[in-house]
Amino acid sequence: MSNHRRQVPGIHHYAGPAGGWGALKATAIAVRTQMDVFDAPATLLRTNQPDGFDCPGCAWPDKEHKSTFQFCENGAKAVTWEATTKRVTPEFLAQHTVSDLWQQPDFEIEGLGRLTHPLAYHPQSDTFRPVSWEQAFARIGEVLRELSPDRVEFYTSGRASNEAAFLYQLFARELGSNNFPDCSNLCHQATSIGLPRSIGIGKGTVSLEDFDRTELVISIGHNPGTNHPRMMGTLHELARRGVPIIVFNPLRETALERFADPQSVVEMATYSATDIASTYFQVKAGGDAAALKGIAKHLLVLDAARGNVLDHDFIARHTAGFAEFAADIAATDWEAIEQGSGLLRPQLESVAEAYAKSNATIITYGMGITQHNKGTANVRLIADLLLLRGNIGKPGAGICPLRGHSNVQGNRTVGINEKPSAAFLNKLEEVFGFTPPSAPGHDAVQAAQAMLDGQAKALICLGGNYAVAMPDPAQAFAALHKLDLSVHVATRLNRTHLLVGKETFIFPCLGRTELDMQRAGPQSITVEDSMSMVHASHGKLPPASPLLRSEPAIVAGIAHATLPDSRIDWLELVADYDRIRERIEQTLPGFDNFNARIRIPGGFRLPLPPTERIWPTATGKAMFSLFEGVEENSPGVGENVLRLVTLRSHDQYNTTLYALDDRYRGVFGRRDVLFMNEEDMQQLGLEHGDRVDITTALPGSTQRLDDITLVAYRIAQGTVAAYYPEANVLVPLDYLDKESGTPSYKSVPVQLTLRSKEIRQPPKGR
Ligand SMILES: Nc1nc2c(c(=O)[nH]1)N[C@H]1C(S)=C(S)[C@@H](COP(=O)(O)OP(=O)(O)OC[C@H]3O[C@@H](n4cnc5c(=O)[nH]c(N)nc54)[C@H](O)[C@@H]3O)O[C@H]1N2
Ligand SMILES: Nc1nc2c(c(=O)[nH]1)N[C@H]1C(S)=C(S)[C@@H](COP(=O)(O)OP(=O)(O)OC[C@H]3O[C@@H](n4cnc5c(=O)[nH]c(N)nc54)[C@H](O)[C@@H]3O)O[C@H]1N2
Ligand SMILES: [Mo]
Repeated sequence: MSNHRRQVPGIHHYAGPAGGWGALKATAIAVRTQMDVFDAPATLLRTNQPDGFDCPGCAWPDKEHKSTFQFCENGAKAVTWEATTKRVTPEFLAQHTVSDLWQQPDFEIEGLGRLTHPLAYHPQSDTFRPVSWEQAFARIGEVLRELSPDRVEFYTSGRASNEAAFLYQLFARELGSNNFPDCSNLCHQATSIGLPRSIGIGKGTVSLEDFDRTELVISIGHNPGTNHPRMMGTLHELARRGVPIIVFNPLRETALERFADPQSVVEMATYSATDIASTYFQVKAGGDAAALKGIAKHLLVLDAARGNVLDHDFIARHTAGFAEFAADIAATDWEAIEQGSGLLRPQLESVAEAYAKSNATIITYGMGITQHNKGTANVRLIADLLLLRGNIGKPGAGICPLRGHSNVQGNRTVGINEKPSAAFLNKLEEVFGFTPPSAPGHDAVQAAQAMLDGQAKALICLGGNYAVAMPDPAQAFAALHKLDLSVHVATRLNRTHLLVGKETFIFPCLGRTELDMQRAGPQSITVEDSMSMVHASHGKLPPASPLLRSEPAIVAGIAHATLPDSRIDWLELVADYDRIRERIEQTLPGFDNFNARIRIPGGFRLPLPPTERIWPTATGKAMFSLFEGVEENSPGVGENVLRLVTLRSHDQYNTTLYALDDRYRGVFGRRDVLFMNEEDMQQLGLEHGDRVDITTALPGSTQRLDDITLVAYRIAQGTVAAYYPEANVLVPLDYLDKESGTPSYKSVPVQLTLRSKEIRQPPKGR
């Protein structure tokens, strides 16, 4: 890299390790700007404690919920964001029209603070005004009863509790709809579709104990220093034990290279840091399939030469499809593998050697795998590689998808699924006495398409920021404006709420940290983490406003007002959440003694048959897959096409921006940047600090993002990266994985045009 780079405002080289003193400082700032300093330490100390609340930050488990405070910078930010002292009052909303608010950057809109009153949109004044809960519920009931149920969409964002999500799907199904667009459709749907085909269940198979016993971790396409910070403690321990961690990521992510654990006093005091990745491969965006096939290819060669590299006994007894898989791998040539992955044959051979040596291997993966045109096939390739050496259903080994929202996995478990199984529907009928609809409903992208077509007329959102999280805002935004009715259950205002339909309601709800008081007394909710552990969470803080209601109570309120002849006593169920959990237990396998078991600190684990080498697939065997060729994404059109990855900064939680910094990547106070390899810049006659316009290089697309500043970065050649959600304007709505419907946010073909060589000051607000 050149030493004579121009100075660009807000772009600095980050020299320290991830974690450490920088993390403590950043937390202090988040706390100071968002919440009453005196309350902060007590609140933070209750995060992930046996009698506290589950951290809304991520879905990584805690070690038996032990009583040491698990310090985590980004968890602290998520908590302080919710526990803020700022409020969006009716007085404020009376003075600011929706059109005015719309002009504000997302950062400012959410930064206004917590919602305090149920609100209804008034078209005459173009403002949101307070409304009574009962009036709002009654009106929603009237509108919903007039619509055919298949014209209503029920969106869920994965923060909702098991109790809220279960009631929500129950309401939708009693009404008669399977339309469950949810955040998981934008995230790990490729896992939910791919893994059941491979191993019979759409969840990860490892537990924290497996990390204690593993001999090798391969980490593909995720950024734990930012997005799963508590996982860093685990990786740190592994690195200390000398367990190799092999990383595949187009970007050099600081936390995966080096990490000083803020919990380790010695490292903090001495400014030393543990090297995390023992080997870091900067694979091209969309190049993992090629890389995985390369590793498998060399493994087959090693087995032919040495024997016993593959677990032949396991393959014979537990799997099907091996011969076809092996034939395809043998037929895939190294030239295609090197070209597709951007890596060299000896590099991939060395990974195969390390893998052949390890007696217990875990592969972890995130959005870098799922958000491609062949996301589902990618997930299955990871399973294939593990099956080759019997690395599923053995201590210290397994597959570890890193989930997104803190309860996204639980939401799916309790029935948020647009294609429910017949077994689940039969159970619902048996327990509740109504016949649920069996026709498949809409996922997140299909829901937007149905709104655009005018087929869907109402949208209810249990959390989230649907329109902003979706690809192609031009279409997603237009979709919401066409609705007769939109209803949002939320803690904070966001842009999706401002996309008003004929009638729009916003319902302010309790967050995880807040005391949930119902008729029977204070309530707990439950969540399921990435490792299928279900445990209780109890909020303790006084609610942000006396008018707030819990998510289960809001869902029950809408259901009660909409279904006068309901078979379900909604208000009775929410008086005591034990009643809801009893119904969950009656409906779903694995929840036996639900109420008793969540009272034990740490909770319990849901059944995972593959961990016992039982494969609930159609054949009863674990299934090898076939990935045709090595290309994960459809090709771009035109010259000098690059692959754009959209990703999260360190100071954001999905569409929520806590601040405008991305410390580990050296970006401060701005987000209008494109990370690019310096050699690519030279080849295109560009340099660090140049301003470019970006256009999507797919047939027929006119999508563009203008005036973005180039930042020289350690990123694979041919790959560029920009922030989500700003770069969503470049992702077409139908650019997705056909098997799972997951948008391909991680590999959009783009072209760059130089706009100006004059340095741009960071834009205000964003
Ligand atoms: N603080 C914080 N925590 C979060 C979130 C948040 O926004 N902020 N979001 C939550 C949610 S919903 C989710 S889904 C998770 C997301 O967690 P991640 O999966 O870590 O999400 P991304 O930031 O999208 O980062 C993806 C990583 O994959 C890499 N990558 C991109 N394309 C490719 C590729 O083709 N191959 C490979 N091998 N790597 C690639 C990127 O360089 C980046 O390091 O985190 C959850 N936790
Ligand atoms: N380009 C691009 N787009 C992406 C991605 C990407 O990597 N690149 N990632 C995708 C992924 S993985 C995901 S999961 C989606 C995320 O999509 P969503 O889950 O829809 O979005 P969030 O930003 O998490 O939602 C934030 C909002 O949730 C509300 N909220 C916060 N806490 C609570 C609560 O406790 N209860 C309720 N009811 N509401 C609450 C607040 O109002 C806040 O504004 O985005 C997807 N979009
Ligand atoms: Mo996600």
